[in-house]
Amino acid sequence: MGEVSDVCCHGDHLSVKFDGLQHRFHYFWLRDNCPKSRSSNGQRLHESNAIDPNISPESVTLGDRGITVQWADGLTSEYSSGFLIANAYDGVTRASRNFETWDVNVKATVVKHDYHQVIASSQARKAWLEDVSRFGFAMLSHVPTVPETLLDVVSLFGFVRETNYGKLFDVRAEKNASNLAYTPQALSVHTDNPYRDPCPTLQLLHCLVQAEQGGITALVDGFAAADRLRKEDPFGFELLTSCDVRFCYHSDDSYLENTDRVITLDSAGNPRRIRVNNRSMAPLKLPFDQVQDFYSGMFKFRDLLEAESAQYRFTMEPGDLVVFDNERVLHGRVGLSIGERHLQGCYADRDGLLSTLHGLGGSTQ
Ligand code: NM2
Ligand code: OGA
Ligand code: ZN
Repeated sequence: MGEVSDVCCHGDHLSVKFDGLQHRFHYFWLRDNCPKSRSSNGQRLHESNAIDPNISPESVTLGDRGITVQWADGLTSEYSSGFLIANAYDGVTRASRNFETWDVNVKATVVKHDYHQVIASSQARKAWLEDVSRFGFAMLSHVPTVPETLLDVVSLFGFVRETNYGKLFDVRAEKNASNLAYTPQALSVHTDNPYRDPCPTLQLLHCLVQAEQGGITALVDGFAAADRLRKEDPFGFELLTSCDVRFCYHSDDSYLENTDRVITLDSAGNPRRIRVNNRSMAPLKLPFDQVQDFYSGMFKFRDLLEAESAQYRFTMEPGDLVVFDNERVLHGRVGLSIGERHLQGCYADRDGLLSTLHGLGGSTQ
């Protein structure tokens, strides 16, 4: 890592040289981010607006351990080279995505992690969770086919997100099914629960009984499909990233509605979250002239998501469990399921998983 080699005071900022470049830091920013004014948990211990907006240093010295600033309000702050380099903001380009998207070829890379190893070894647990952070999904095998075991799996990295479906839900064909999920029919790829706010960011599916035939699981990287849509149908992409879509779920015990974009972008223009669920899309309410074009964009997106060349397809066997990012990776079921099939599913939160991964020394993209 570089070291600060020079420092110079200007009107409202300090100019600091490292890695051969001058980086400007506003005095106010420095005073407000004095490492001493934060607790060890990173929480700021003061109200920022209590600081004089025109604060400036009485003296600035460069030493072995970084920069020491004596402020006019009496505080002495120390900024290590590491702190300044990690938090430099002047001329720094907006973060671009630091993970790769995937298509059908991901199958050559996918590792089926072993449940017993993941329990026994923190290295194995880290490798498993790192897959979620990198690919948006991770596979486990040899999870006991005992109902509710997926709750134990969640407790390895975080907490269950309980909903009106309970702590967990059973996915199997039922008579008079109230949801396409509970029939033997195929399911187009989707994200779950877009009618919820906040929407669960992780989902787990655990196979207890495998169908005699069919019921194949499909996963697809929604970010990869969004990138392709941007290239192949810029107008459709524009609509899917800007039009409000309403999602709803109304039952005897729940009245859930939420509005979102199909594709939400971050400030650098990269896809940040995807909401696709044909079953729970409420009637579109868009300006008249946008409706047909929106449908065209949506169907183009759907084609990209459903393409065999985009999807990772596999048959879940008893004891297999997949955890996926419900805002990036869409899931579906290919073909009719013949014979009994039983999965259990539940929701959880991505932030808890990433926090656990960080604690294990893993990289959190
Ligand atoms: N189930 C399986 O998000 C959805 O409505 C998909 C979810 C009913 C919990 C189905
Ligand atoms: C669901 C679902 C997939 C499957 O229940 O939400 O998508 O393979 N199930 O049954
Ligand atoms: Zn689903």
